[in-house]
Amino acid sequence: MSPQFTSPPNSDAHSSPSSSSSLISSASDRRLSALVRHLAAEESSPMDSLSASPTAARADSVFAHVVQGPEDPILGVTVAYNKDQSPNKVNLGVGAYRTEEGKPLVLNVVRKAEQKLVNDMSRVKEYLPIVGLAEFNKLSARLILGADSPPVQENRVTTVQCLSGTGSLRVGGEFLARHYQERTIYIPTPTWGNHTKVFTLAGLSVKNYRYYDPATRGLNFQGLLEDLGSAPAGAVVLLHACAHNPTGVDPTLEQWEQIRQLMRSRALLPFFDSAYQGFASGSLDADAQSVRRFAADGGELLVAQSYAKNMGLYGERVGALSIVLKTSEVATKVESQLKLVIRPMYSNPPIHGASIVATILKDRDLFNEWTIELKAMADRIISMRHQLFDSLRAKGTPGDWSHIIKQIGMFTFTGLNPEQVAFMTKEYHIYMTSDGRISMAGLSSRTVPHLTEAIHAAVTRLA
Ligand code: PGU
Repeated sequence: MSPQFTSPPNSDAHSSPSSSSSLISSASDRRLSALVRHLAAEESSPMDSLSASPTAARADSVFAHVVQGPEDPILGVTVAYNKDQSPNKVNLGVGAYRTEEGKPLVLNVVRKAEQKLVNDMSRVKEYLPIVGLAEFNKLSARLILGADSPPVQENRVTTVQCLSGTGSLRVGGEFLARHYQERTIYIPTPTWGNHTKVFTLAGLSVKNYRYYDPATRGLNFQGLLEDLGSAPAGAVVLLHACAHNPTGVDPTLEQWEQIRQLMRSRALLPFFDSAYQGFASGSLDADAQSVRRFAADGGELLVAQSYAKNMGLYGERVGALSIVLKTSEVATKVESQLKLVIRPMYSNPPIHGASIVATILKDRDLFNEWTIELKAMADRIISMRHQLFDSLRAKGTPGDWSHIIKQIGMFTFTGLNPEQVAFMTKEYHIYMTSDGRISMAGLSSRTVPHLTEAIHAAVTRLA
């Protein structure tokens, strides 16, 4: 286990309750800018800095020294895809659902909820409170923790509406950096690329724990237990609630139970990232089992929820951070501090997306309709797994591709290497992240044969 980022320059930027944003000293400010510069220049080539040297700058802009930043490893794939003129191009990069026709999907139930909102003339566009829409928060906590879960029943959960999953992770990270004694967070190897940046800039020190075993294309459970077993007591541990991104490999329920026991025995604090509830199995309840087990044992935890995927509300940026605490008194105080994190960051969250979600969650019929549409999305993804697997087998493509049907959620971690990925993009106009991850949701019966051809050629020519 090798730490990726140890003690980032700004790790003490929010070291104590008194160091609120307005009080950040100029010294920590400078450390923060150094870190931002480091992240901005990451992955940029030596050529970038040469062309940006002061002597090369012709314009007299005060920003002439600014170096070209790299594209985001995930969102940059869509940028490249949009530039490609080929009629055969396929975007399997970003985790965004597409229909069989390859089109983005607005759920019917979302259209209905929006219509209801538009028709309700009593609705206004006032600011929401800092913590967001109260009914959205209450319903979101119930959705992930379960309506009958002890913390919900005992009123010892605090929930704040945030800017989708990413914003929820960031607010949680900032809160921990200010108010939690152990400012190290362990994230799995590999993980969603943004985790490291979100938590580092929040002021936490990021380390890794073993998760994926490339040899078996499955979970490295022994490595995971060893790494969490040797993490310092009290450290925060980021866990993907379900449908692990990018690997599609989740622990079994028995393994979750072992993880829970180990973490509780060592006082490790769970921070769940739940970006795919309902997408892994098609069931909202089944996909929340990992979180609910931890919530039921009386211990504390954080969970970041996103409605981007399961309600198709990508651009509405609607999500929630819930913190489960031991008592309702602590929950009240924690909420007061979350407000102090949020207020200087974006003041209060947007109203529209949260209103859509609340409208659906509180109405039995709309809720049922949502679960049916959600299951249909999950089922289409699972059917794509089978189609791709069958197609590779029929073609006789060398290799064991059974992981395609064993993995779960939006992505397949194919095992293709960066060279093979580059080849597939250049020769077949198939866009995917360089780690070999493909978004199964971007695939359709029409594009499976083309992807099969591309994988076959990549594997046979570039072994
Ligand atoms: N956490 C995980 C594990 C994710 O996969 C994603 C999205 C998020 C959080 C953030 O989701 P938002 O609710 O939209 O903030 N990952 C997708 C989407 C593109 C991206 O990287 O933001 C992906 O393709 O990995």
